[in-house]
Amino acid sequence: MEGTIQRHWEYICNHNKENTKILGDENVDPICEDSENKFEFSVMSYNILSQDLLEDNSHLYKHCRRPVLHWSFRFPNILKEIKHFDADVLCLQEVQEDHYGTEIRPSLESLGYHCEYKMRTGRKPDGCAICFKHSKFSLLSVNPVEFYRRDVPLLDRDNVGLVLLLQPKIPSAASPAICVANTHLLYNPRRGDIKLTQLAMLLAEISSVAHQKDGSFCPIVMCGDFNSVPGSPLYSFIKEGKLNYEGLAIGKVSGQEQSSRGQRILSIPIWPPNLGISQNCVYEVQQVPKVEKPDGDLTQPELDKTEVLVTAEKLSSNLQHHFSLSSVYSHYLPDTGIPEVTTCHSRSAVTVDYIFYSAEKEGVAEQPGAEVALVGGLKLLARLSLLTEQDLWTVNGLPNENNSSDHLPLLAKFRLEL
Ligand code: KL2
Repeated sequence: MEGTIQRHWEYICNHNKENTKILGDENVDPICEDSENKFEFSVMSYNILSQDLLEDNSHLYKHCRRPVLHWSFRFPNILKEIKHFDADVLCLQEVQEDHYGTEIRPSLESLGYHCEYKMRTGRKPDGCAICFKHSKFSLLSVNPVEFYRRDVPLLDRDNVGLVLLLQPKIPSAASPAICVANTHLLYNPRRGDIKLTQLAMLLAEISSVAHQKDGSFCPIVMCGDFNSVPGSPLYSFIKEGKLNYEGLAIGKVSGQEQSSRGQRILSIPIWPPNLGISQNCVYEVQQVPKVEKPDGDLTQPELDKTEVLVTAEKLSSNLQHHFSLSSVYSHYLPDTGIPEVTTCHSRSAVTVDYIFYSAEKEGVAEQPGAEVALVGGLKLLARLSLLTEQDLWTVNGLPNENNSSDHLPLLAKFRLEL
């Protein structure tokens, strides 16, 4: 029998974004003031390891005792974990379609979740699911994203994303919607060009979905397995909102591998114009010629994507996006600087899974004495602590007797200030 790993809730008070304090694993948040109009919700991101991928990559799981690798052993553990943490939103990756239909979806529905699923393209048998509690949200829209494009030779991989717009159920107050995105980007460590383009496509869809009438964005939670490590160019792009990729080798984008043998440099631009996504990661609206309707009315055809008009862009090696995203986790233990890991098997132990969110920003008042404006966003209240590689090898790595994926679930609690 293997021991169990201990993870605890870290309660956070980030009055000052640069000075996030961990308050310890108490049950209440002692410093943050309680506010009257609030909506709190929890989010889990979990790559549950599809059985087909486990069997196709069995060399990664040689350290495991055979019985712990069977789906019939793994699924009850995974379900127990999901039930135990009881998150309001689940973003699951590597959800195998047959298991989804027969076991995963029915089980989650019986726990009070509404489930949406996007399978990978090209007859790949797994995909991403977003499930949310009926009691907390109603569904405003479902927006699947396919990263395969037959008209773009670069985009020949079958990864997908899924973006939901959810309406918080609050009895009294009006609330903005919340945009929840989930993805599993391409694994191939050498193909950072594809990974960055897949990310740009997901960001463009999020822009379109989260876009509000006044031009701002509703709060965003972006989860997934990005197959990129903290501090890598892809990760930095998400957090900083900009990336100059001039001279960057395609194998360096995700930081998964150190070597850069015979690697191409990213082309400028990375993806061709016919993808229809700008360097700012929004859908480009083609100037469509006006069409005359039978009644003689000259009108533009309806556009269902975000109507952001992008003027001719210079060819530059700069990518941008318009969100201000923070990571729930900080990826290193505060005292020792030892890296946290979200996945661990015989070939690697790294962080590749994330929960990003649009943090509440305190707008700095222009004039002295003016009110500090709260710009819509989420406040991180708590996260479930992660572990180091060493912690995981004390329980035989992943998957093991109790932890039935080669990833750990990530969990965060948020507050939406109303
Ligand atoms: O790293 V992952 O595991 O996010 O946990 O994402 C991919 C890999 C997943 C979907 O493609 O399958 C795993 N070596 C190691 N892992 C692989 C490989 C490989 N050659 N191919 C796929 N995966």
